[in-house]
Amino acid sequence: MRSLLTLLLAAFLVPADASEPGVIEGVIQLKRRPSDGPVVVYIDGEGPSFSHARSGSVVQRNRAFEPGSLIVSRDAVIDFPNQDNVLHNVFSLTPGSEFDLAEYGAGQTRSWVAREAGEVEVYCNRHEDMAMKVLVLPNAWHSEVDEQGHFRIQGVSPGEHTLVAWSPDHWEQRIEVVVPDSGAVDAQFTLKRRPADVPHTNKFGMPYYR
Ligand SMILES: [Cu+2]
Repeated sequence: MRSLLTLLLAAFLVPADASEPGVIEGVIQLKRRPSDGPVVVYIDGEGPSFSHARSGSVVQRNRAFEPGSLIVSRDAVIDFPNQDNVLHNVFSLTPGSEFDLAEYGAGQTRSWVAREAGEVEVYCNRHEDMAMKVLVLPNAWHSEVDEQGHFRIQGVSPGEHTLVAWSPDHWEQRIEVVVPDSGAVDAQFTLKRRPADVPHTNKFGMPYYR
């Protein structure tokens, strides 16, 4: 009788989430959180597709891109409406994600489809100081980081994965994690600032005319 009671108690003491598929959670430490854009943790490589594409829009206004960073899913459409009264020419030379929307004027919108995962640097061929970043997520396993720096990714398949912490203002950090059959994995990041306004060329790979 006593052993049966012990067995019953043991069954009740098993944590409720022990059978929950892989969870990766933790905290990101960073100096000066980006004012203009989210911080995200994602799993690089293969993973489940987004049920709905995460697309976005980047406005050109007052000779600047708004927002200054954007997170989208792979194969998403990103619109670039021009709300200025001058011509802009949105482009990128990021390897694998090169595009050139050519010049277009007030009230016009052109679009780009993000086919490759990773960070894409976006510039304007007419205005050297216009710059923004797009992070293209490879799969749906991701978590935006809350105000306290917490993140939580659920439903990750067991096995080895590369976990990436990304911020528009910090160097990305990658760590390898092993997700067990059940239970949570703890992951911690400390992100360092990266320089802003890194020099870049125009769409021809040449210096801008000043
Ligand atoms: Cu421009």
